[in-house]
Order: sequence, then C-alpha cells, then structure tokens
Amino acid sequence: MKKTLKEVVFSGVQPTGNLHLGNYLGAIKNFVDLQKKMECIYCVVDLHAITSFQKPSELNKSILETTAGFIACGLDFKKSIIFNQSSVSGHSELAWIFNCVARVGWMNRMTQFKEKAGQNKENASVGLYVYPNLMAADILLYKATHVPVGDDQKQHLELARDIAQKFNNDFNSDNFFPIPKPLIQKKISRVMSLRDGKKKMSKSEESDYSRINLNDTADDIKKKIKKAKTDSLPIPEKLEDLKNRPEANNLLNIYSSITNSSLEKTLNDMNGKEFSKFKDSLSDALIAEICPVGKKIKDLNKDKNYLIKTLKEGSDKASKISHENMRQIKNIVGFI
Ligand code: AQP
Repeated sequence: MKKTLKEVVFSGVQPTGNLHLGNYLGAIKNFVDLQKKMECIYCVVDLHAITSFQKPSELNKSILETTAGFIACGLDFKKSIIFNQSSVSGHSELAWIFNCVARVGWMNRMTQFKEKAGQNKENASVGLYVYPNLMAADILLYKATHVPVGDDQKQHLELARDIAQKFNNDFNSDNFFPIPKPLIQKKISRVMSLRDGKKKMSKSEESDYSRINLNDTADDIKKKIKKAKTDSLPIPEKLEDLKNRPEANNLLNIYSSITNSSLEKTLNDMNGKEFSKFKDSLSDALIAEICPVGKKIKDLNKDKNYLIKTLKEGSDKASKISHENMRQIKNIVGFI
C-alpha cells in the first residue's frame, strides 16, 4: 500500500529588491491564507538571488527587508517556518544531487533562463542555468506537496515534478519524494507591468513606474497609477471586449483582486467610465491595502535584531527537517 504523504507547503521569494504588487497578489497573499490551513515553510531564497551578481551589502539589507515584507503581509513565524535559504546547507547539497538527476535537454527548455540570459547566454552564470534544480531542491528537501507561486514559475515547478519522479524511479524509491502541486492564484496569476501590459511586473524592470512597490507612499501609488498605460477606449461591459487590451485588462484585474471581487463585477460597476475616473478608484483601493503594509515594513526594518532572530529561529526548525531528509536521501543515493 502506498504511504500517504503529509501535506506541506513550501515557497520562496528572492531578496533582489523591493517586494512589489506582483509578488503580493501572485504569491504572498496566498502564503498568508495557506498558513491557516497547512504546515507552511517560507524562504527568503538568497542562494537564488546570487545567480546574478548582488552587491554583498545590498544583499544583506535585502534579505532582512524581504523578511520584514513577509511579516508585514501577515506571515506569522509562530504558524509558519520563515528563514533564509543559505542558512540551511541541505538546499545546496540536494541541488547538487538534482544537477545529476536533471537532464541537459530539460534545462535547455527553460524559458526564464532564455529571457534572463538574453543575447548574452555565454556570459550568464552557470547558477542561472541550473536555478530550476535548486528550486526543485528547495521544495523537495522538505518533501513539500504544495507550492504557491505566480504563473511565471509554472515551468520550473513542472521541472521539479519531473525531477521528483525521475529520482523516485532511478533509485527505486516509489513515493519517496511527493510530486509537488503548484497552487496558482486563479483570479490574478500574473500581474503585468504598468508600462507594458504584455510584460510581467518585476523587480528588475528598470522603470520604477512599471510597478507598485509594497513600500511605496500614497503619493507614489497615485502618480504611478495616473501614469499607467491604458488605451483610448472606455471600460467595456463584457469580458470578451478586454481580449486585445492588455493594459486595461491588467488594471481591471488588479482592482478586482485588491477589492476581492470578480472581474465581471468590476466591469459591471465600472463599464462606460473613462479610465481617469477608474484610476482614482484603483489608487484609493491600492493605497488602502498597500500603505499599511508599507508602514509595517518600515517599522520592522528599524529592528534588525528582531528580523535576524526571527530568521535564526526559522532556520533552526528548517535545519531539523532538512537534516533528517538529507540523511534519508544520502542513504538512498548510496553515500556513507
Ligand atoms: N508579476 C507577477 N505576477 C504574479 N506573481 C509574480 N511573482 C513575481 N512576479 C509576479 C511571484 O512572486 C514570487 C516570488 O518571485 P521571486 O522574487 O522569487 O522571483 P521573480 O519571479 O524573479 O520576481 P521578479 O520580481 O520578476 O524578479 P526579477 O525581476 O528578478 O525577475 C514567485 O512565486 C513569483 O511567481
């Protein structure tokens, strides 16, 4: 009889800059909901961050700021394990084993590597290329069964599933690793840039006007929404009329998500209005939701010791699980 696996949630966020609305709506809000129902492990993935060069002093600051962001959004270290990836050595150890399980052909299909390396592939770090193997290690080190992520991480998660399956088959260890399921927000799986509705909102986009940061002031939010790209048509009545209007679609989706309503209801309430009027409502809704989070981030950032202590407590708990699972993994692989 097959063993029933315990349900465990794992996810991570890179400390590579300010958390933004995409991270919040696509991932962190879901993290907060899940901690009420399941055993959750949330990680500041600093090993992923260095796949592109990070100034050490900036990285250090960013690890603490991302931790502050987690707590400000509602993650509770009494309910969830919160820690930084580099403090648990099992992530790197398992990533190496997975480098030897995953196939080069699989890595070559990863679209995020192609996008991030761009024209300059020869000059990209090897770490960026094998990033998905480290992500698989992050998840499977804790035998996680569920992974809340934005839609952009779907392909990497499929790879983690393939790695789990291949490891189980290669080592004749049926059901040792669970096949982790992605948990992708249905309403808004990908928040798009405010400057280009076909590009995802991201930390690395040069223009700060492309994103709402969680630490933006009410004034910043108003300005950014005012400048956000739209088109010349009014808000339509029907969903199908949004099809070829990526910027309009994005803003209306953000509004629906923030106000906890469906896109249909938003169209019902807003149709016929000019975008300038709708933008006022969108700014107000964003300010009401995001500014209190930003204020908490600011307050938490003043207490570095508290943030360090929180990470240390989390990493002790994560290390315990990692240690036992790595012992089993090494035994399966044949290490002494
Ligand atoms: N625009 C987005 N919409 C929905 N979800 C998103 N996520 C990121 N951007 C969006 C989700 O947030 C979680 C953490 O992301 P990350 O920081 O680990 O990595 P990322 O996807 O590389 O974030 P960025 O901002 O896009 O960074 P850069 O600019 O470095 O590429 C993930 O679950 C992600 O899906």
